[in-house]
Amino acid sequence: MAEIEYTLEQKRDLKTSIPGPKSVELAERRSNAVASGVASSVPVYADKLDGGVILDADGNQLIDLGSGIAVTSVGASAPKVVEKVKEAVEKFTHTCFMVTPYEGYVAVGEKIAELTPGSFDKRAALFNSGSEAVENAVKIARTYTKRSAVVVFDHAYHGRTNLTLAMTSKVMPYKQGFGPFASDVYRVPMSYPFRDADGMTGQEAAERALLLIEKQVGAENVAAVVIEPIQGEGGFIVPAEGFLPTLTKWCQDNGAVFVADEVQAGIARTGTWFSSEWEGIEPDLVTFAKGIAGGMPLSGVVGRAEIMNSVHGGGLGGTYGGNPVACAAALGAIETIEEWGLNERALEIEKIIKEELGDLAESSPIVGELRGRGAMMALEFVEPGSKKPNADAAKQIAAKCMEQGVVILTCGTFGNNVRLLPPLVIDFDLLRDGLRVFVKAIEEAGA
Ligand code: PLZ
Repeated sequence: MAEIEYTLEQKRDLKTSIPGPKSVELAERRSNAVASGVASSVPVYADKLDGGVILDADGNQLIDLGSGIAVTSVGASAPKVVEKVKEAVEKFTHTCFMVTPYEGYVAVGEKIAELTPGSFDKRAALFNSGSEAVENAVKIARTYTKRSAVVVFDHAYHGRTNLTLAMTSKVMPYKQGFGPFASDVYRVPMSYPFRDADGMTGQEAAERALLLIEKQVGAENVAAVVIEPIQGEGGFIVPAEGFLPTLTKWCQDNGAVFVADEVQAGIARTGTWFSSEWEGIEPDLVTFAKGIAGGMPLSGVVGRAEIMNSVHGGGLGGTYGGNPVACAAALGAIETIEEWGLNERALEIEKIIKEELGDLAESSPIVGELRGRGAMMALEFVEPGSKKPNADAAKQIAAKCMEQGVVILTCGTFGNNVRLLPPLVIDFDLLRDGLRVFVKAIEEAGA
């Protein structure tokens, strides 16, 4: 495994209580400047990030087990990304690709076509956020199929714009009060092995969803089936084996576009370039964002050329889509993933997580399940002796970790999961230190 270069010492080091005085002062300023609808789960203010360390405004070094929600997989100041961003920004910050095109956009398009599953002819279009990528995937699928219905799943998260809010499942905090939402979006059951009937296979779970699609939507009306191959915000739900292939086959047979939303699980997060690879599926379209550009805002849709090219010239775009600095960052991030073997590191991280968390799912009365793939693992917390979601435990444990300098995020429709999303470049000893703090917090909460 490649030696990773760090600029901050990879260790946890608390100099003040959390939050420290400077962070408290910034929080006060913030309350008078920033709208309260924008919330932060961590109470400290960042000063510098490197590898698996967050250096805060008070000089505390915290362990990052969240990567800014699965974004900084290569780190938040990866040398290759910094170098390429500097180079790009000195040449030009913007032209608007719809006005004056440039090589970086084309190069990202070439590279992403290579990295996504399927050896068919592909085309890509670049945008700024994950939500925007998902919206555009729907626009493209509708144009291609000349149909309008969009099928999504329970626990799905696809974004915060109006159409993607219609596709996102959870009301609080995402949708509350923001409707009415875009129409012609239909939700069907996900395969959720921990909560489905014991022994339900992926194929059975898919058939349950497909029957509802056929009866409640009509196969001939479906433009797109959009799914996260491993659900992120919804609770790191890995569908039962066979679920995804059954859905892709149905799409093929019924002329619908299969869209894999790989915004969270893609780009080496699960130990493969895209999480679709775990089941050998070849989505018609893939949406990507987050990990693609080392923290710079860049997203996109890539997929079958005949689908992507079905949109009339000028039908896709946006002022900033595929910004040149963000494209340079993406090329740097992709090179970093290749050179530092970050797919292999994601698998090593999974091994370490399993080692450190051990048999908690059996031994702790509040742990229901450990699940996920690669550096995308979560624990689902339950009330002792049942599968009733225990959101309080998840919240309390995350807060305990925070006090000890470990930044850890919760997730899930029921808010009862704690997810582990470390940067793939995290130092392994540092990761173990963070996980031990986590385990201790769980033991205390479960005692
Ligand atoms: N699709 C699968 O995970 C973003 C959002 C957190 P944007 N997930 C984190 C929050 O509270 O806003 C996400 C995702 C999947 C789409 C998106 C949307 O990506 O870049 O946040 O728009």
